[in-house]
Amino acid sequence: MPLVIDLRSDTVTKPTSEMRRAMADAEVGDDVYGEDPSINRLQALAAERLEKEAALFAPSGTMANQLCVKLHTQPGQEVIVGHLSHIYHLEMAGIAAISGCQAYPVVCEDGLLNWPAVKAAIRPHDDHLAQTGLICVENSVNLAGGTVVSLEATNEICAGAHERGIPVHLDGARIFNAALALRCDVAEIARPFDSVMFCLSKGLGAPVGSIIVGSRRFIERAIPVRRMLGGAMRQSGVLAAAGLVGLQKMTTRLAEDHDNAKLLAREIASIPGVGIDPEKVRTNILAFDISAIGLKADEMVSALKAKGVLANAIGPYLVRLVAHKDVSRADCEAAAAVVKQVVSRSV
Ligand code: TLP
Repeated sequence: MPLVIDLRSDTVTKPTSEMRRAMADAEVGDDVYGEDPSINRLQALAAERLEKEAALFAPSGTMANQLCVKLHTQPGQEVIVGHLSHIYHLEMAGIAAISGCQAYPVVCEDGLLNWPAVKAAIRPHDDHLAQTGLICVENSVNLAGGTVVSLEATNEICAGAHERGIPVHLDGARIFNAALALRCDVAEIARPFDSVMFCLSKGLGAPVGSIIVGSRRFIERAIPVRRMLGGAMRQSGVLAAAGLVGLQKMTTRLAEDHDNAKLLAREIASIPGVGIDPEKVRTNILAFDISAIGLKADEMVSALKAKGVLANAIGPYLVRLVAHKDVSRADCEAAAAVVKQVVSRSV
């Protein structure tokens, strides 16, 4: 089989052999009865790591995000989101369909929400206006190329929202990448948020699962809503076992992915006509613009695929690459060379 370098996403990572062994050996029980020891261990560890009262395992990041939106809001309210956020673009209008709310996308440079922009979007009390029920922040910001919101910005958004009685949810699918870029602990990022979702199945390499953390009361309320959404599982300890390895062993290696993303960004930035600022690449994701070279993103993706490099188009002229544990530095060097070849043949 020809060599394939899969840079479509960190979701493509396969469980490590340690994860597979842990899954085979996992102690399990019926989690609907709260009796799965592996799930209970994972939830306790996640709550401890993020310094929140309690945690809940969910089958996907999308379900975990949507569950939090539903718990924080009432139908007829508005939810402020970043204009490049996953919750707005890639969750099937779940805010409307599941929670009966409308999303208010706030346009922000590099996908980075900030308090002045959020404040301006909060509706004043008026009988004509849907009231702001929730603010959702994403960190890192996937579709912006893995950009990172500063602690000052997230703290300021949460403080301003809380002063007005509005809760704030964090889509921290890649919170460990954000913490590494910010050189802080994940708990510091999580501190002011009312709920945080993070994924085990991305850079941490677990096959399935996301975690919600929040107050004990919030998590107690989340359990029946998770069931309503179809996310109550039985012997899910086999999944938690892999998640535990992810949380305990895989967070410290993310720097390698960040270095590989930076390498890709530097190499790609050296190609005339390709738009990317390597200085802005701070995590494991990068996006480059090819509008100036007369090639569409899906054409570029097909041309790369023909040469064994898998990428994703995330806009008409925007291509995303994601570094992760299953691609090496040499893979990234080879992939950058393929991008160069494809561009040089099309100009
Ligand atoms: N992101 C996936 C795709 O859906 C695009 C990816 O390949 O990056 N929040 C953020 C910030 C995400 O990036 C994702 C997944 C989710 C939520 C949803 O997680 P899942 O896929 O587990 O539902």
